[in-house]
Amino acid sequence: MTLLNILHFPDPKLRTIAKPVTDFGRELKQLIANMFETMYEAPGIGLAATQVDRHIRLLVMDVSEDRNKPQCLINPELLELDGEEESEEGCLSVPGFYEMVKRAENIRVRTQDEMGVPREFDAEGMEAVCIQHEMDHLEGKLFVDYISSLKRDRIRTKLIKMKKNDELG
Ligand code: GNR
Ligand code: NI
Repeated sequence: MTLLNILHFPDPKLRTIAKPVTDFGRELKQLIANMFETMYEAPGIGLAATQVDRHIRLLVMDVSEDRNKPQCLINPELLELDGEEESEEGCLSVPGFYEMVKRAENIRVRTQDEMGVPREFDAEGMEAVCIQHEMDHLEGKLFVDYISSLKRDRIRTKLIKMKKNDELG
C-alpha cells in the first residue's frame, strides 16, 4: 500500500504536458495500483498521473456510487465531443474550492487498457465530465483556468497561505 503525494495549485509541475505511455510493464502496473489507492483514499472520483508528479498519459477514475468500478485510461484521445453542459467541479489539486465549468456533454473516447489493448467507448454525465477534467491535467490544465483570473488569483493566494500555515504547524 503506497499513497502518493498530490501536487497542489499553483505548483508549476501541474503545468507539465504528459508524454505518451510506451512501456506497459510491471512499473506501470505498480503506478496504476498506487494511483487507485491514492484516489480512493483521498477520496476522489479521478486522478491523473500529472497530479502525482508522473508526467505520462495515464489516469484512473471511478464515478460509480459504490466505488467499485475502477477505470484506467492510457493514452486517451477524444474522438467526438457533443453538446454542452455546466457542472460544479472540484479538484484534489485545488482542495476546498468548487466552481462551475462548461464541458462537452457527450464524448467518444479512444484509449488503451493497462495491457496496451486499444478500445473505444462513449461517455456522458459525470463520467464524461471526469474524463475531460483528467485529460486536461495531462495537458497541464486545471479547472481554475476556466474561471475569471480574479477568482483564480484569490484561490492561488488562499492555497499559498494554507501551505505556509501547514509548514509552520
Ligand atoms: O474528485 C474529484 N471530483 C470531481 C468533481 C467534479 C468534477 C471533476 C472532479 S475530478 C476530482 C478529482 C481530481 O482532481 N481529479 O483530477
Ligand atoms: Ni483534478
